[in-house]
Amino acid sequence: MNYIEVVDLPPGQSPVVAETCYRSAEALEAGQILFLPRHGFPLSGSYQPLFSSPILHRGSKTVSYSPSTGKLYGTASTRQSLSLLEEMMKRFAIFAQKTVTRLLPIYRTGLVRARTSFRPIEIETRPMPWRKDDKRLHIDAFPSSPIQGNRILRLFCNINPAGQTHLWRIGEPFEQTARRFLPSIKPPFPFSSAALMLTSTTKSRRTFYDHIMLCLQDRMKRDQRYQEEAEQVKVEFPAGSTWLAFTDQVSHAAMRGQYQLEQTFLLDINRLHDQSTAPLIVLERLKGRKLV
Ligand SMILES: O=C(O)CCC(=O)C(=O)O
Ligand SMILES: [Fe+2]
Repeated sequence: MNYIEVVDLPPGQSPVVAETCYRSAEALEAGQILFLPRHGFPLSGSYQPLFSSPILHRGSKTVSYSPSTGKLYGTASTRQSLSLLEEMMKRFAIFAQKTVTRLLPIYRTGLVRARTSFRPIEIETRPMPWRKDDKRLHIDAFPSSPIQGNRILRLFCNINPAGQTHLWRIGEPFEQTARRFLPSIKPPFPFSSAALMLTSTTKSRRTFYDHIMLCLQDRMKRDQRYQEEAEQVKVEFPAGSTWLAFTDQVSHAAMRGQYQLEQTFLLDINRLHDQSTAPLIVLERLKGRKLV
């Protein structure tokens, strides 16, 4: 299995040739990571205070930003560093959107921008309970935001000012992991999706698909043998680089690194070139029934 597809995105805003766009979508949908070594998020020295002052609220691991409302969450910054932070998040959200629409024009009409995040803590030494620990191989699924079979596309930039790389483990293909854990995943309790909405635990209906994806994430993280024995590789993303993946499909674990920016997009499953590798379609095939 080829884990990484390298794309040498030309600098500036010049259009990307159709062949590269096609190859990029095909690689992502096949479960590969798109690695853009020369396409970094530009940051001038004036942002230096964001790498030395305390940025986070106690207890939060990221600063997040909503591009639709312009609101910031999880930060303890004030005055000058707050406005720098706001400016960086806003600029990064635009950078991420431009990169994706330039490289993946076929997704343009089905793409919804979700949260933007800044992760200023060193991952390796950050203590986390197992369920929240991204150092364990997992796929992404959001407990309070069901996605009902649509896709999670994420763009990451390593902006470490000291040049430190960002280290990931990447695990086996989605179907292999699904086959391993699916037999032990029970259906949700009857009426539980209605109860989750009534209590505002979820923002929309948690489908059987969302239930399976959350259970899968838990099973993967909890299983120490899987963590050690599943087929996997280590990949280092240099400072100044960008990478993208469908993180609902790619088994990943962030092992080391500090100062990263990330943009989440949700993508309508109908915009894919090839739906057969999407987690929804793989799981429906394995279960022999509709899941949304
Ligand atoms: O910090 C990273 O590189 C990725 C963390 C992660 O797996 C996630 O946010 O879902
Ligand atoms: Fe993740």
